Amino acid sequence: MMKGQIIEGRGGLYTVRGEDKADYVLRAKKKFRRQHIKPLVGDLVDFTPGEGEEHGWVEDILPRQSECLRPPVANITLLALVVAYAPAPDWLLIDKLLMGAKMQNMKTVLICNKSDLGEDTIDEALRDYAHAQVPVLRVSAERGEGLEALKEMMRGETTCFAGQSGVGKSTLLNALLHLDLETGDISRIERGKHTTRHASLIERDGLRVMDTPGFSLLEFEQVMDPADLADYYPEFTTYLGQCRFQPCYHGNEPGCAITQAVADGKLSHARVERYRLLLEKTRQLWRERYD
Ligand SMILES: Nc1nc2c(ncn2[C@@H]2O[C@H](COP(=O)(O)OP(=O)(O)O)[C@@H](O)[C@H]2O)c(=O)[nH]1
Ligand SMILES: [Mg+2]
Ligand SMILES: [Zn+2]
Repeated sequence: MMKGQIIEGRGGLYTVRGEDKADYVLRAKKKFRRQHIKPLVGDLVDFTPGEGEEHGWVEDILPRQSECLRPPVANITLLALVVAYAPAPDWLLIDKLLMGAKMQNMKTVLICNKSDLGEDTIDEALRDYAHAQVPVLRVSAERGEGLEALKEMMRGETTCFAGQSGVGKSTLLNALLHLDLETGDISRIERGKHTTRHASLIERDGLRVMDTPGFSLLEFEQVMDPADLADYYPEFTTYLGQCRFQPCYHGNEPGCAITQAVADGKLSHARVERYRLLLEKTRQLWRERYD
């Protein structure tokens, strides 16, 4: 039996990179279907290689460190959230992704790309996330600026890039990994450029990246008790327990320490406003959870 990691999967066949750095084509044992477990790209597995032309078998899947449903991938350890000067950032989406990443115990980094076009995005990002324990990086994928700091953060991690379409994810991956992924500049799309159709794990120059097809949003299951939402906001920690009412949802309760901290300029007004939007959404999902 050998150990390896699934780097690609399609049509019931899994490509596994073994510890010996060779690739093996495998099928999953029937027991996984009985257990309703589907091997995912990123899964660490025990396997038996095939003999000759025969495919081998995935025998066991090791416990997953993280698991995403859409796209279905496992064991991402660093979620790199990309925003750009243009298109205008969807910060609510960023907050949702940050929360999802935290639920999955992933590390996060916020990449402000297209810094060659202007500083607005980086200013907003620092204002809203400096206290939220999210590292913020200023990057220009096109000019190759800020990439060293990013590479440094990616060492030892399995990174997935997420963010709206057009922010420069593919351009970033091309610059980091010397790939030839298709980018959004139609005039420059050449025949033969690589379009991602399936999730795959790419390992190059000591960097490991989960490349996922045409997706911009990672989806996590997010039905949760609204009382727990504040736990995903590290910058709230010092104020919890100081609200007049317990429990306090930090919505519009009187005497809320979060509201006070915003008034005192200690918390970002914009981020707390978005927290309240998510609070409403979370309450709604929580009420409907047995429907
Ligand atoms: N000015 C500028 N444009 C960029 C930068 N990075 C990417 N772009 C452009 O933004 C557009 C979308 O990039 P793409 O990588 O396809 O975005 P994706 O949809 O997130 O994969 C393309 O036209 C890129 O050339 C950058 O750092 N500066
Ligand atoms: Mg792309
Ligand atoms: Zn409160």
